Amino acid sequence: MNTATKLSGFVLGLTAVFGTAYGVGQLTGPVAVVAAGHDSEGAGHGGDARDEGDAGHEGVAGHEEGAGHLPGGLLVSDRGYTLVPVDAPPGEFAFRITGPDGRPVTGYDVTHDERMHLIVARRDLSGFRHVHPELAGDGTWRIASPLGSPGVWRAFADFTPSGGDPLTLGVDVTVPGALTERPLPAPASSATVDGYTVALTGAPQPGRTTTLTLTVSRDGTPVTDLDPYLGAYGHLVALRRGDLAYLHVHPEGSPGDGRTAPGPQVSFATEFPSAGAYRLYLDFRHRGVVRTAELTVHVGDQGGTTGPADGRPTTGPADGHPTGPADGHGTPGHGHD
Ligand SMILES: [Cu+2]
Repeated sequence: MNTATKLSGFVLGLTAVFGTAYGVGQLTGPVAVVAAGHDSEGAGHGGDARDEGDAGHEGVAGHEEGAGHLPGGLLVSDRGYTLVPVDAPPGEFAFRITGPDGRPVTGYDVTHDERMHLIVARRDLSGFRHVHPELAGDGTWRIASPLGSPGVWRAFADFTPSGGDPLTLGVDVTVPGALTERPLPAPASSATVDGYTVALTGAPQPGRTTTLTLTVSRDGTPVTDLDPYLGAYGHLVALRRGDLAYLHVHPEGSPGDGRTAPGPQVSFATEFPSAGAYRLYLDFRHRGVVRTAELTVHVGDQGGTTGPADGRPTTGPADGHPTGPADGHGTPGHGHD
């Protein structure tokens, strides 16, 4: 796919989970990081990016995720389906999904325009990529490796087996080399990528469905002609810091439904399973180019991500948590322009 064809130069190996090396790859050429949001945020926040105060938020979570309804992506095998990376030629990443009968699954339903969504992120939440591999007849999914810099990456396979329920499985994959740790950027109410600014409104609370609205502008002008992408005007993935729990986020409205405008606002129904820090990744397409805006939110902060710029009410805390954003998380102007 367009976002995955330019990566190079890494030898891939699986973690000890599988005990052997897979997907040895060596390519030449430049590394293209399509999702530039992280880097620009890092520049904007500098060394103070490691967000403080998480310990103070942990107690806010009153909603457990008991076994049986875990968030997606935490398990390599669930409901009889298993994510199995397989040997791949240099520069490729390949895997299969095996089914309850132990054989590779070859039948998938299309969700959000694709049969398989492969999402990867380094375990420090940098380097997000969302790509769509191709299925071979034997049930092997292949794609130019989306993995980037050295470190431990989490690969998520988000799919629906034919006639079954949606499922997201995850597996760790190591890219050998000298690791440069990247602190999680501080919570922000906006992010920039390639001249686009994506502003976030909404104050998510743990265990409760909240509407998050992302507003896309370019050089200060609202973008009102977003292209449909994956059956929506944006595709949002959220990953939880600490375990990279993968959140399914559903867009509200779809292109052509007669009520959903092609920007500047794109809304999502989100439900975060716990308080704490999450990294949000919004894929959107404008004039044929897919870009990813990234920002950090702190779930459980009062108004933590709510920018009052448009004065619209957002989903408020009905249970009156007294914790205010005393540390200034998400206050207007916290973004980086
Ligand atoms: Cu996808």
